[in-house]
Amino acid sequence: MQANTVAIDPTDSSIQFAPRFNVAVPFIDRHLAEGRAQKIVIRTVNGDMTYGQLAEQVNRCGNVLRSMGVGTGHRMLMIVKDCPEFFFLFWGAIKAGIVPVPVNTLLRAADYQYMIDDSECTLVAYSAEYAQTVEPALAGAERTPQSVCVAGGDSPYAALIRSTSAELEPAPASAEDACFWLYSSGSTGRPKGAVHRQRDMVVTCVQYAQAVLGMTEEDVCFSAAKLFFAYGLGNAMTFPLWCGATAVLSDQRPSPEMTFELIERFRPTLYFGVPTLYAAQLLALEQEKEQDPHAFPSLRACVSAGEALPAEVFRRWKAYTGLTILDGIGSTEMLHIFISNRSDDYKPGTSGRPVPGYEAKIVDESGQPVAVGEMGRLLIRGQSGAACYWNNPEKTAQTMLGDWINTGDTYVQDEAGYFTYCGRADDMLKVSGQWVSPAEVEGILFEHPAVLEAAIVGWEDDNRLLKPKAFVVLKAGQAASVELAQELSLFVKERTLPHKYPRWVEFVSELPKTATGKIQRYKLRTLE
Ligand code: 3UK
Repeated sequence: MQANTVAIDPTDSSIQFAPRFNVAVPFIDRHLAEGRAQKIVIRTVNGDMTYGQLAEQVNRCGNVLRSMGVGTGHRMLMIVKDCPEFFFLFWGAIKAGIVPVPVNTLLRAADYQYMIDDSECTLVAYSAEYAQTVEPALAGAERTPQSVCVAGGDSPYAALIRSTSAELEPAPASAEDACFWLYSSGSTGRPKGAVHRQRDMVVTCVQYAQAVLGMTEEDVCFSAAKLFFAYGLGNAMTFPLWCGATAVLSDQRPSPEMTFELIERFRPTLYFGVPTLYAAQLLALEQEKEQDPHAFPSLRACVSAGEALPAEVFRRWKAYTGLTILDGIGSTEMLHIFISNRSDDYKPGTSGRPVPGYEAKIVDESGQPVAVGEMGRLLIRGQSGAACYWNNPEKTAQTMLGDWINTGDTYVQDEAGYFTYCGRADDMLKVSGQWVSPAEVEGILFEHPAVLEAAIVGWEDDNRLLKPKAFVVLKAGQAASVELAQELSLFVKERTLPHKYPRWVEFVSELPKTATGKIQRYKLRTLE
């Protein structure tokens, strides 16, 4: 096989990699050979960029990183907003044999200090916007790495980029080599660096973007989830790059207004959101206009991930826009979505069926597969799973079980093969000896017209027995009252098994969430 190429085995659809494989070549340089130099790869409110320009900037960036003394296998922490520079740094590093580690841009100095120390990075690259948070982290680190502010215009970095060579030979690598890391925030504990290989991005592009979404070079991708999140990294960077398609980038905070504006302006064909944002978008749509089956004429599909998409949101979105939201579950460890609904095969309220190429099994406490219809722990096997967590053998041993990865989620599979999310294993509660899935009860509460968001946690009653308690955020204009609390309890009681209804309902103005928007139920449990 020619170096840096990929072949799909026609017999079993498995992906074969050339023995010498630097993944920057098929993602970036291949497009020049395939005649896309003039094609637009990135669109932003500040202008467009072509595949030809991208390939040149990637080379310049790789050369600058090397000239700064960042060696093969060294880590570069990236605290970079969604902009073309993110692509240059990420791929320039990989092409030069350096390991990029893009991290959440919304963290505090203490978090960055932890990641600098934990990753033992040689370089921190950051957008000017984050200087005030990044500088104290650098100063406080055990061993201060080099740093570079990658603001555009007249910055010293921009001058370096201009004066360096636009040619760069790909560093020798193989498909199994470490390529990039992503810190997994999880809902508890210290972030862990998931080490991804050269092959992993290719696998998600072939098996999910192409096979499930049917992506082609005609597509234009817009992701409300940012690039630092594995979900956004695929949606708005690796998928469009792999397919020779186009990405829309924005550094603005996602809101209903921001997404509607960008969809109108750039006419994406694929939109990637998260459930909380779909709910907020629906509120805005429902307040503003009549149902419009052509509300977003450019879109052919919408995708949701990050948390379970309530069936109610699916139905209302379909009613208002005529569009199907394809819910799928992914994780930082698997890099992208491994169980998903599809345009021609979906079941609202479920995560769908395994993406071809991935295997899913639901097991009990002793690791034995459970019967259909029984809840258990979801394990996944696939070619894009992280090799390990950096420097953390204990967490690696808990999560990477041979070639299976423990998602930490509780799931149930039905007769037809659809997988339904029940909650994080740590969030499940036993009431009267029977399991309660927070996700199920929250989904019911969500159908009540006054409810914007809800979280269910276990709460001790007077007998010190665990019962469900609901924390509820009401929609604007809805007043909290004892009567409404009772009404909500009853609303659940009438719609599911009696042990599951919330015995208490507390109204709150917001729910505690991780930086990627997942509800931190453990924080609610320890409120009081
Ligand atoms: C939860 C879901 C129900 C689940 C991600 C798409 O979310 C992503 O990665 P993270 O590492 O979190 C993983 C955990 O999030 N989850 C994600 N999607 C769903 N639960 N339904 C869903 N559709 O607990 C999972 O273990 O932040 C999502 C692509 C790439 C990703 N990294």
